[in-house]
Amino acid sequence: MKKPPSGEPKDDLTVTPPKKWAVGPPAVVHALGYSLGQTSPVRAGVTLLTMNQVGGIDCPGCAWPDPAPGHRHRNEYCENGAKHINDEATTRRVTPAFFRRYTVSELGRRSDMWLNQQGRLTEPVVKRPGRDHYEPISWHDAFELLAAELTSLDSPDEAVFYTSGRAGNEAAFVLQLFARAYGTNNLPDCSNMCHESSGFALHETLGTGKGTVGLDDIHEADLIFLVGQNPGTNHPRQLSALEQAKLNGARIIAVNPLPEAGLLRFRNPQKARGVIGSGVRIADRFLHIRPGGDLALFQGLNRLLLEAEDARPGEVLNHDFIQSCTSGFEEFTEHARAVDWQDILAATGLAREEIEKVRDDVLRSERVIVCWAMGITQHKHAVPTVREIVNFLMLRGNLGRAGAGACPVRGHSNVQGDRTMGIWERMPDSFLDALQQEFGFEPPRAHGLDSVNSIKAMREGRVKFFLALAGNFVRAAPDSAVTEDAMRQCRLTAHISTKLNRSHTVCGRTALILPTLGRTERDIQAGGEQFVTVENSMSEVHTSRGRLEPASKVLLSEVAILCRLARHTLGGRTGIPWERFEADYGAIRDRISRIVPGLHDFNRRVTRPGGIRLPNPVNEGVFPTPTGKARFTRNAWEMPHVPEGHLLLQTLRSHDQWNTVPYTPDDRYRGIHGNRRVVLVNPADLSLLGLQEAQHVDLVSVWAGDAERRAEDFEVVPYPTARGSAAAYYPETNVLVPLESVADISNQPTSKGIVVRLEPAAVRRDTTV
Ligand SMILES: Nc1nc2c(c(=O)[nH]1)N[C@H]1C(S)=C(S)[C@@H](COP(=O)(O)OP(=O)(O)OC[C@H]3O[C@@H](n4cnc5c(=O)[nH]c(N)nc54)[C@H](O)[C@@H]3O)O[C@H]1N2
Ligand SMILES: Nc1nc2c(c(=O)[nH]1)N[C@H]1C(S)=C(S)[C@@H](COP(=O)(O)OP(=O)(O)OC[C@H]3O[C@@H](n4cnc5c(=O)[nH]c(N)nc54)[C@H](O)[C@@H]3O)O[C@H]1N2
Ligand code: SF4
Ligand SMILES: [Mo]
Repeated sequence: MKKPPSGEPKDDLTVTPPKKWAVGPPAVVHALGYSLGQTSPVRAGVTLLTMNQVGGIDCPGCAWPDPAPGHRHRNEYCENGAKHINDEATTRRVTPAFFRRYTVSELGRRSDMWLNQQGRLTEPVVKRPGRDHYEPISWHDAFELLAAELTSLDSPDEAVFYTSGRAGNEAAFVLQLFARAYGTNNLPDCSNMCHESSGFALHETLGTGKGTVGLDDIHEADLIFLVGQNPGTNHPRQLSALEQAKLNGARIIAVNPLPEAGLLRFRNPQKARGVIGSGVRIADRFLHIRPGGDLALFQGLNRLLLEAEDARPGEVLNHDFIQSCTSGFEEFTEHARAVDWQDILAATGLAREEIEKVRDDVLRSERVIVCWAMGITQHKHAVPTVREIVNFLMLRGNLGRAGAGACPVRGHSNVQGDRTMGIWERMPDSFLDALQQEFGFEPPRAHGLDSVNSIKAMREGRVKFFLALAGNFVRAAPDSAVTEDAMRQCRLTAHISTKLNRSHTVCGRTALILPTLGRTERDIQAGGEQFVTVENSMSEVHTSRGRLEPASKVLLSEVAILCRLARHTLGGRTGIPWERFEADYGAIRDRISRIVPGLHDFNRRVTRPGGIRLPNPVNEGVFPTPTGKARFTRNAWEMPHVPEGHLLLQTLRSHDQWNTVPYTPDDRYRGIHGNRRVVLVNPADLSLLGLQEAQHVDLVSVWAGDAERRAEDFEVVPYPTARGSAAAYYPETNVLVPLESVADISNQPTSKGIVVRLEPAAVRRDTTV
């Protein structure tokens, strides 16, 4: 194997048995170890002690909510939250000398991990046409360059503006306002690749795209489903809420092709029993489902509930709810009674008795919650799957009351807020009307491009300008090679970023890096010190106030960058007070309060401890669908066809990464150490395929009519994943996800359902790419 360049990790795999419990004392040790490797003890102390406290810094990690004020611990964060925040608070710096030293091509050959480890970006830089280096540029010249490109496009629809869910509400609002005043709805976001399927299904059935439960509901539920979610890694403090629910008597059913550590047992580091004892068992029942089998599971369950009602009329279903609040029940029952058990068992890989036991759990429970994440949304039939979950909840009226409801568990800390602020390529007319009334311009009405369609448009030359507010688009998007080619077709690509990533190395003719303040940093503007606001997965909107000295004096806030970009591009044309917005974010919130329902009197209410909980109409018995009723739906499924000798691959997160950014090559809970290029396969499938443990294979994805896509040189790890399936890490495997392979209706990439073949590795690869 070629020697990795200096500073790159070596591939050196060791495999230990997967963990049977999550968190506990080792997690605390790991968190501090990573934090102190990045930053000073004082900075780590500031970030950790103010994190998730009233008036402090909101964790930049996931969107799980904080307990109510007065019920928070002194250390109200998890191991991974500590890593995420100190990855931003790092004292390492990327300086102009760094860009003189490395060409863009050289940076493009470095790993995602290495790029992130170089530290915080400190100055705006530009890569000019024909050059292979980034060089310094003043802020003024950077805005002039961007404005010149934008004003020279033939149509505003030749520009796209991508947002990732770490951006705060104020920046998100300003970005969508600028894009629409400029003339386009091309506002793709990470949500297109994340919970888009949930949004479509919930809108269609309930008339609102958001989850209906709060933290108290989790505590009060007596049955909780965790479907397609790995909370121990991705939403660690969800485990504290689940522990509380269990102490209150709840049962938990986990549905997953992998027996994840956090689903099995939890040792709460904040409680003596977690530090000394063996912790709390999380899942009472574990359904080792085949990937993509969840729609079939809920259909089977729904059929069993209808049959239980036949046996005990009036005792099983909630007829009051069904009659007064829903439509489509008759058609739904007709369809549900006809589903075939053979199909259900084949799709789920479960035994009928296992599903019958779940029915019994359901019948014993008054208050049921279903939580789900990417294991559901990233499949071809994701939208019908979420609709079927809604059918399931409605049958027993598990909506709109305490301890019950639908809980799509959101990813990025403010991904939900960005949508509330109008970051969506298809905002409804009510929002656009409100913008028009408030600002006096006519926003474009035609739907814009989402993430997948933006890539297609760039590839075909229909989009020439790409600007990202946070994120790492080329690594997050599917079909890496196709996406990279598409980005390179652009006339200009620009990224508002805190840290270096691969997207900065895949440049349009001209490319800009616009470095920005992170959430941890003090944000001082002409109007004084500012805070931003964010919305968590349970619709609570609250403040986040940075405490640290900025990584460089040159940095501008996201809001400042966007307001200046708008001024340079639009001049005084719109009458929108960009300068005032930059000086005082309260002026932005005043406007938001007149546009977003539920955020009236935003400035005053948001600074109260705990902030504002946006009302969910479902919890007030209102279903804003066209008929005013919640809708039962009939859902057909088509399982992906997996030819003999092939496996269904899911691409997922390790314990030690933030989306496209691996922090270390380890995945402690799954027992993987030292190398991320591994593929987890069931031992029985390995022998069927004639493959050995530790063998090096290429993953080859097969897609109708297309040339094969190949991810080279992965080491085989026998692992108890469901039969017929395999798992490997994202983003290394995004190259395998065809751009055309999307969920029906939501257009979300199918990152959890890719048909692959494992071939003995043709070459052992350089470890850097
Ligand atoms: N530490 C850390 N935390 C994060 C992130 C991170 O990268 N690192 N990312 C954040 C973001 S943006 C998001 S969206 C969330 C993602 O949170 P998750 O959705 O938990 O993330 P994934 O790693 O994609 O894991 C998906 C889970 O679904 C299971 N699964 C896969 N296919 C199926 C299926 O067909 N059926 C069922 N029932 N299960 C299936 C997998 O085995 C895995 O346990 O996490 C957020 N939190
Ligand atoms: N194959 C596969 N692909 C997937 C997924 C999968 O499960 N499998 N998951 C999908 C999902 S759920 C998501 S959400 C997307 C994630 O896609 P993105 O949200 O685009 O990616 P991130 O990795 O979260 O972006 C990290 C970068 O954001 C920048 N950043 C961090 N903090 C800040 C900040 O405060 N301000 C600014 N301006 N920049 C900041 C840094 O430069 C950092 O390098 O990926 C999707 N892609
Ligand atoms: S659970 Fe999520 S929000 Fe809470 S500290 Fe951990 S990463 Fe941050
Ligand atoms: Mo996400």
